[in-house]
Amino acid sequence: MNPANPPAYEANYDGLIGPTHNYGGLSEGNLASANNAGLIARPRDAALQGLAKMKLMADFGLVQGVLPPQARPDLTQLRLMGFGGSGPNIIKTAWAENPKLVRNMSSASSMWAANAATISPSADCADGRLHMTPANLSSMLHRSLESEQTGRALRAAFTDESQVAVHGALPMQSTYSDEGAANHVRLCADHGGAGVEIFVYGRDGLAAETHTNFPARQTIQASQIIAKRHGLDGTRTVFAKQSAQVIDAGAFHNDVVCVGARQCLFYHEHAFENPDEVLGAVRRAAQGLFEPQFVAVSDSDVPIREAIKSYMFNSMLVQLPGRERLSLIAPTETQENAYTKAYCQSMASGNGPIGEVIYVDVRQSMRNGGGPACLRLRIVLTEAQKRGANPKMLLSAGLYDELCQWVSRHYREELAPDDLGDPALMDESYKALDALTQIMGLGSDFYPFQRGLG
Ligand code: SUG
Repeated sequence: MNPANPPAYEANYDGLIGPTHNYGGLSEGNLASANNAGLIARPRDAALQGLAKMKLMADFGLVQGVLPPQARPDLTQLRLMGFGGSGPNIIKTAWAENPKLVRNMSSASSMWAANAATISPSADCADGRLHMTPANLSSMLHRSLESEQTGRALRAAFTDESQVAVHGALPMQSTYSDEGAANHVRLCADHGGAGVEIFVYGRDGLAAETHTNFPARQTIQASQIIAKRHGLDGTRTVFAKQSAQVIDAGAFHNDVVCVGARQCLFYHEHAFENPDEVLGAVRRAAQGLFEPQFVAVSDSDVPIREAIKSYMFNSMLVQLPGRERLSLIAPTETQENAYTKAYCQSMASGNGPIGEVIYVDVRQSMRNGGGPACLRLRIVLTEAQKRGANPKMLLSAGLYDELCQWVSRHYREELAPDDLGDPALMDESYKALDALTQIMGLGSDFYPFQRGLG
């Protein structure tokens, strides 16, 4: 560490997987979501897999936070759409009329915390505060429900406004379409020093035409506004266009084909529209701070189809305490794929910046297109910000045990697509979340249903 930089910690806040986890087939352009639509999900296993990953990271010595699941089904939205009466009545009548609508209102998609917000550490921001913008997620109906509750969760985790600014989401309009940290990479020498923030976008929200068959979920307008409102230094900020080719191959977010940490950018050669321009811009932005290390994976080593199928890039790239080099926390699917397994083996035995690959089982989330990296939101915290973080939202051994027991008590083992029309599922979920607010100290007015809404 450079002694001139204050110590800082890269915390991972994971989305706790909610009781309505299911395979709804809701995300166009996300191949796993489409291919697994209609499968019977296992919500209890899903949540325990997510918790096991959190525990592993905490045991490695990283700061591990927990973001609570959101209240689903979203009765507030269903009421806005004209359904009335009691909660069970709303579910019954909405399901009879439009099951697809109820599926959208019931998704547990807030588990993918990499889409919760874009985070700029205080060392990058003009006012010296940590800045967060919850993503509007306006591209997909089921995800567009998340931003308000996300803001509430982040404000519960970080209450001191003199240290942390939690902005509102961008307007819910296609020009400002924003998917959060999944399209944002920060490189740095030390977490506590200034870094380079790379914003990856898929389309120009003001252009008349789109160039992809699948939706390009991030606009350059959204990325630019976030950089401006966070007070980033323009000379340390890069805007990079994702290639249309990878979007159409199923990389609906940049983090399906790219991940970065410290000085290292690990990416597929087809990730960006103009890779040479992107690398040049990152080098210029890093001047005087650090020498970027680019690890490009060629299509001949790992064809883009295999990279997306195995989710090799949707890994967490972390600096574990006591390790010289970076560690890649990859999904077990990467180990089961011949191309990516061979690539990872040779990478770890080489002498590049990534020194080991650790596999984790998050299969239930993976079947919806959410790997280890999707499940976490990285938040770099200074010493003071870490001290100020809500301790009940940080994973301790005690909280881990309590959450495992809570999941085992409240979650169904199996959830079939048609179970979403069952009003009892709503009751069970709300009861579970009400109990969770006690465990995590969120208060009795955290969820809309606790405030008499919905
Ligand atoms: O937005 N899947 C999520 C997966 C998000 C992954 N996140 C990152 N790459 N950072 C999505 O497409 C599927 C839900 C369903 O089909 O039921 C879903 O929303």
